[in-house]
Amino acid sequence: MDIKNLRINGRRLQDAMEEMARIGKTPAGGVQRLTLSDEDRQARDLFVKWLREMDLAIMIDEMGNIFGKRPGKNNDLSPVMAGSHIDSQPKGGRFDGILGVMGALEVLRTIHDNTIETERPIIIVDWTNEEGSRFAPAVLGSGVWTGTWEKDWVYSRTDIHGKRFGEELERIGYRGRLPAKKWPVHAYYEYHIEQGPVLEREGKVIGAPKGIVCIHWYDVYVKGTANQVGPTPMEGRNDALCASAEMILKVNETATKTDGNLVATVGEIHNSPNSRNIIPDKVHFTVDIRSWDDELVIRAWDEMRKGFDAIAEQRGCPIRIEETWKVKHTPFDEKLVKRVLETAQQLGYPNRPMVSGAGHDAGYLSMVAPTAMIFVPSIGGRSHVEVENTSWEDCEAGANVLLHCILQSALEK
Ligand code: HGY
Ligand code: MN
Ligand code: MN
Repeated sequence: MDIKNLRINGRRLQDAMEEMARIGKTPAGGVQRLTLSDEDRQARDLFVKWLREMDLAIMIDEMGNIFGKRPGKNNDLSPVMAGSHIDSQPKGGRFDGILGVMGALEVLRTIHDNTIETERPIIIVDWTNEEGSRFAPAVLGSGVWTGTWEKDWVYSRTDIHGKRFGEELERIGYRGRLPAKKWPVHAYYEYHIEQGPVLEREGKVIGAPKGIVCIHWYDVYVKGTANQVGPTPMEGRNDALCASAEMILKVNETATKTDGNLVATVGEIHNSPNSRNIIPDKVHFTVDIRSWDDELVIRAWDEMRKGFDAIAEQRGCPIRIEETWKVKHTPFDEKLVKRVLETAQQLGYPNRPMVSGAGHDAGYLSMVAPTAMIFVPSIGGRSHVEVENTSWEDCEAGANVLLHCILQSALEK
């Protein structure tokens, strides 16, 4: 069969996605598969079972990253890799991350069914803890594998219940022995939903991000003075929650006045003692700042910090700030980005270049290997929500582009 006419099996991709969506299914139709949770383990077990069915060589490293390798004619050549993440947000969607893993699985199934022999080996991957919601920061599995983070530091990260990453990885049985250390990669492709409104608004099916924005994560701890709400006059209170409220509005104001060149969000907040008749004395909130312009992020954070210090001073609520994650904007490989667009064009899918406002494992991979991503539209531009949705037709289209990008790279000598 002429490889050009090869297409993935859309029904089989949909079946795999629907089976995965049953793991951690939430009542409102989303998923909760927090990193290293029992649901994450169940999904991993199913993924490994599917890899076994294709006789792939399976490797699990010290970060729990799962690799499935299909040999090529010449296994001395560096592999083509493709994958994404199985973990989800607390009330996440049925497509974020998992579409990239199932898409790559469907590509390998299609290549397997048609007994296509590629020059290079192909490796499919599930990266541990892309989301960073349970264990911050994000993209830790690919971050260790590409050399950004140290394994032991990651193992020491705790979730809000004090559970440690390394122990949870052991508990679910995915703490492999293979060092989480990069090897040479010929090309890495990550297939993912856009998680924004652009493709749908423009009627495009395929997006090819030129890279991922700069992302900064901070954790802010505000300290006040607790007291009984009744007898304590308003004058002279050190109310940590009121101070935090003003700081959170400062984040929002600073981002809003950049006219769309930067976004900033406070998504998580913990208030203590969180009792209606005690003035709060401890608040912890997170700050997420993103822009393609790294300098703008630095300037915006500087302005936020100055605002926080003034509020802390004025309200007598000292603050402590942790720099949790900083990653510069990461451009993808121009040749591979062009390949994604040309492949989409050849397959008849309307397409456009763009920027990814969401973080992905491809961000760290692009620091060590030629990397590109393939986006498909998010209905209503929604993601990280239970209503997250993408049409099966678009899922199939994206997987076809992934198939032909992988084949082009894997047939290169
Ligand atoms: O934060 C992000 O953009 C990704 O979902 N980790
Ligand atoms: Mn994702
Ligand atoms: Mn996500």
